[in-house]
Amino acid sequence: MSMLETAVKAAEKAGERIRAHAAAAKKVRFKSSSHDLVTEVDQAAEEIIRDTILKIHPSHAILGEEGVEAGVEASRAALEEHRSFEDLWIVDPIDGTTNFVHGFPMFCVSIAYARRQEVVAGVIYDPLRDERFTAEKGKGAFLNGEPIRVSGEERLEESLVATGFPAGAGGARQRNVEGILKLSPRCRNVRAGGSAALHLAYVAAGRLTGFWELELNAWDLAAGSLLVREAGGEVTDTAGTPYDIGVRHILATNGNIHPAMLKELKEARATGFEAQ
Ligand code: 2AM
Ligand code: CA
Ligand code: CA
Ligand code: CA
Repeated sequence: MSMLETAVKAAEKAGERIRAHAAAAKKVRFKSSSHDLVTEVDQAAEEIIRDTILKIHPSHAILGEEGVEAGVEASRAALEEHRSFEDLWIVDPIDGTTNFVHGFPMFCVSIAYARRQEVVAGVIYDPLRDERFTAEKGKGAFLNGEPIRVSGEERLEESLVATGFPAGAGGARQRNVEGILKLSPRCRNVRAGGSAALHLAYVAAGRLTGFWELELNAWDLAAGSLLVREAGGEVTDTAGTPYDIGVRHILATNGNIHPAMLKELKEARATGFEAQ
């Protein structure tokens, strides 16, 4: 079984559990704040994913969101601790937990496999729509088995871009408003659906032209970054440095609008956008 097949198997199993609980009332706990939620379904889904992967690859390491304490420092430390593993799985059992809790139908499972810190296989699975976005390094990106490509827009004026407002205590939510103030007059429009991973999958599938967001973690970005690249797009941090599993401020686009987005974000930075 390939790494991608393992990832898909784990994502679909977790997705089944998530779908089964989607309509029910959820028991919610606060992590770092009332903006930062977790449910029993997040934890159960992560356990399903861990069990599935470790049954097939008992010696591999897993970096999963719900196995890490809340907060930026703990997330950074956990990533550094895991960098030395040759075979590392980076797992977000539910990306879009706030949406899941409120019944807003935009959340997914994200699973990436990294070999020596390089993401080489990834799946993003949307259990409500039964959409399975997959990619392997050098082999392209797919939606339910059909090849996908980023969109062809050339200019910001014709681009639909997305962003998000992380819950982190560092004020990233407020800081990103500067980015929106800068970009929204230049783009066709801006969306904020609340699932970074699904937004990346949508860039890969050509449903969005680009996506940026601050203060994200490895598990939000690993699978989606590979999807976008394999679909012909570009992924860097918001200052233009190429993607690495430690990137927290992300910019992913169809490639065409990447320079223009970087220019706008650079100007936003002058106003305090993107500290940390
Ligand atoms: P989650 O649902 O897995 O927590 C929405 O803007 C994005 O931010 C989602 O991908 C969400 O992932 C993520 N997110 C939520 N809380 C966060 C936090 N405290 N710090 C960083 N990212 C967070
Ligand atoms: Ca979370
Ligand atoms: Ca997430
Ligand atoms: Ca999550």
